[in-house]
Amino acid sequence: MGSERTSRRELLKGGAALAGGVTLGELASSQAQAHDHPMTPGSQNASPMILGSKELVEYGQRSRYVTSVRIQHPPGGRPSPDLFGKVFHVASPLQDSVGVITPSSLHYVATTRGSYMPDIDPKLHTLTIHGLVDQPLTLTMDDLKRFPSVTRLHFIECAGNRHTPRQKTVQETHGMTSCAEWTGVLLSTLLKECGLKGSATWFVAEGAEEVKGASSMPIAKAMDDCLIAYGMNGEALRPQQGFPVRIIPPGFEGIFHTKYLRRIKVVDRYYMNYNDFGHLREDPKEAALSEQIGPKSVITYPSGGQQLPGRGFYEISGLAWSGGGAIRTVEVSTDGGKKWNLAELKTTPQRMAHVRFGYQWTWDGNATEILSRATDEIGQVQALREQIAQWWNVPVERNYRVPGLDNSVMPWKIAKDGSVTNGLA
Ligand SMILES: Nc1nc2c(c(=O)[nH]1)N[C@H]1C(S)=C(S)[C@@H](COP(=O)(O)O)O[C@H]1N2
Ligand SMILES: [Mo]
Repeated sequence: MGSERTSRRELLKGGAALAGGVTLGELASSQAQAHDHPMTPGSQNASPMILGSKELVEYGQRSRYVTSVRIQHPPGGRPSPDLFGKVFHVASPLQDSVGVITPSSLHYVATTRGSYMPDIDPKLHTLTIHGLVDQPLTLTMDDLKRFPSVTRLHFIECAGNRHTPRQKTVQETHGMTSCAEWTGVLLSTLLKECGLKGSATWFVAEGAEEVKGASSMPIAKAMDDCLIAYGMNGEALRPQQGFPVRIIPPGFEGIFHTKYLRRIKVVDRYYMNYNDFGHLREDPKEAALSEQIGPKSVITYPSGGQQLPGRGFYEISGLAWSGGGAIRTVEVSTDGGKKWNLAELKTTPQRMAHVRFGYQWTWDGNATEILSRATDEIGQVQALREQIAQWWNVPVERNYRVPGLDNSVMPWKIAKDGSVTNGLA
């Protein structure tokens, strides 16, 4: 045990040397403390045994010391009458996230206002594909699972994921996005089975609730990469994520990811639906053009509400994603945007999936501002709020609302005492 600990210490020292030969400060001293109190059986720090409760044996639970949870979004938002309970929007705790996969229990949730969460028996559920097809299909869940499957990592992001000066944590500013591994059948596979008529240019995906959660999408998207998903992170979809089946149109605004999918109608024009009037644009010309999420990134550590224990070495960590494809690069600035440095991508960037980035930084203890900016594989660069204001010819006031989807660069302020706060405030 002793030698293991020493080597880990040396490893940390090595990392700090790479980052400019500085001492680790707080990090090193906490390691030394750990060394003084080894976790040997019988010592004060030895943990009591966890008994095999039904919950731990049958369907695993996390440690009771891990307490990160989802929260209502926005805090104090309007209550909903649905089965799930009180809120339409629930944000994921990005400040505690590691890697790129959001655990299903912590995936953000968005429910259309006035909607409810249906409790669907998968044996009774069917998916119908009809409209401008040669042969309409009605599939049971068992039928669907007989088609060749694909498994892909994709993020979803709600259009309501926008950062304002009043929000305090990254969960509040950016928690309405998550990334999961989805398993299902490509919509193109099913449409080939039906045979598309020449006039087919759009399709409408409809959910099972009263408000039908319907959206129109181009048939080109259907034939490209839309996934009819029944699996999530290695198991069945969760009810809040659309059990037993939903559509994943990768990179499109969250509202297009219809849950409880029961019908796909192939049509020859953009169909205006409840979603267009409730959430999207009411002008069909604009609505038909506002689907794709722009390149976006956010630093999750250090982020609002967190506290740096002191000057020294840190790895700045965050997430980046784009509806335009895979992320190509992420840059981090630690001086309020004067100098931008290339960050390290911690996972292989995949199309329309979160990628984790890291940047090794030695904080000198002075007040500063840290920011991140993403560039995707088609060359789109995440814009600063100032740039977006210029395009729209609006003044950059503190409360300025970025028009459309807000993928602007997010600043975090770090004070001399190490406290981290919203840089827009
Ligand atoms: N049937 C149905 N599909 C739906 C919704 C809904 O309320 N009903 N909400 C949409 C919205 S606004 C978003 S952002 C995403 C959120 O997916 P999630 O709740 O799995 O995170 O689902 C979309 N699909
Ligand atoms: Mo949404």
